[in-house]
Amino acid sequence: MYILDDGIRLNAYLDMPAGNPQKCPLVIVIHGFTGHSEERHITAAARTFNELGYAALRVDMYGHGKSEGTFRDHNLYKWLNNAMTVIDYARKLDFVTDIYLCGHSQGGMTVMLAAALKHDVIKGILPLSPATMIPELARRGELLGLKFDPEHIPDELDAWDGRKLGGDYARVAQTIRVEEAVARYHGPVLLVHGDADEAVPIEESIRAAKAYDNARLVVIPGDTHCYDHHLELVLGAIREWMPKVKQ
Ligand code: FER
Repeated sequence: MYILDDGIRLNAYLDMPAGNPQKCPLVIVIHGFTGHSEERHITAAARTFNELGYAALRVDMYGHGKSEGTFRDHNLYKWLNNAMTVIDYARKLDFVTDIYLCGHSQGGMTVMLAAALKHDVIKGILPLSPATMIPELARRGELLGLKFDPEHIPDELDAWDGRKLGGDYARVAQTIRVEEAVARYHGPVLLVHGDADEAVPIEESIRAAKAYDNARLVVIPGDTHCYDHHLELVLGAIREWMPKVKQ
């Protein structure tokens, strides 16, 4: 199925909990940079939400997975607008009671920003290994392990896998203030992060957990950015936390 955002088709999967309840809460699940909705950790999170009685709406963001738009032209404003559109789509679904946001890495930061904008309609958020250092790296000219002049951003950057990323990605990222977004969301937050994450330092989640009003951080010992060793501990953290959110 597709969700239309300003003429761009976003590929999405709606996974319903067993028994097809007439009403249930829904979790929007967003992948990371270069990722998509069929990655192992994304489908596993969605399945866990289903097992707990929540619907899951996995969405490929602009320029990723089977959505329209090119990887080169994606940026955080586009993803943030995608997220707001998906939230409004979810609000119009008859069966949906409450809406939660879960995102991995760049998708984790996206849900933090979207929760700030839609704080009154988002019941809780689950940023997994959120890539909240991207704006500061962009301001320093150090994205993607490259060095560039942050005042004269090149038209194109080389992403990890040889793909090209437009310089506007970095121009947009430089303007994002994560701490302002954190201050605008007062609902419950579950952060999960591996302490051997090679892409996003765990300090990002430690800082966010302290800055949010109402956050819990679960550290996964020895685990990587995509939970190669202990995905079951990530799912266990979700299983433990979700039912505790006040109805
Ligand atoms: C970077 C480090 C991490 C970066 C992006 C990420 C664009 C995002 C990772 C992810 O979403 O998995 O320097 O630059």
